[in-house]
Amino acid sequence: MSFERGLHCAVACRTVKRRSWIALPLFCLIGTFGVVHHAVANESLQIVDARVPAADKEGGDLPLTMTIKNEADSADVLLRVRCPVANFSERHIVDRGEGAPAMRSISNIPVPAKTTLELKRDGYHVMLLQLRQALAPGETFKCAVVFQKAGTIETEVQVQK
Ligand SMILES: [Cu+2]
Repeated sequence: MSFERGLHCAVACRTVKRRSWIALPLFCLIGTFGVVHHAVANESLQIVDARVPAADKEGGDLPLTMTIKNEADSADVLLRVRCPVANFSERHIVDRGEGAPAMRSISNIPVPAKTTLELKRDGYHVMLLQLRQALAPGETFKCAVVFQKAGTIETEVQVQK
């Protein structure tokens, strides 16, 4: 993450044509350190086992599941998820009434303090909408998961059979 950011900065430093050779590198240095500091702050909240089922064509929707470990003393909230393989994403919950279980869109997913929360198809999960590509088993892609307190956490998602 910080390496990527550094790379961006290095490119930016080279392409910007102006005389202030000190100002931009200094800005980049601060930017890189900012990311490192951010990563340290995120250690109390971790994402593991992020996965989606395979998809043989683009255009469809897929449930994205993961395990969120919140070791912090305070509750957090999953606000949104951005994945390059889908145009949109929603937070979903599954309602069980008298009829068949049905998914419903919700504004966010609560993550209680000191809890491991398992997102799954028949409970809280993230729905990727309008897939931009087919996804074969074994492939991986990265998504940014945004929390209210922990900030943005990038996680690798595994495509399953
Ligand atoms: Cu759903």
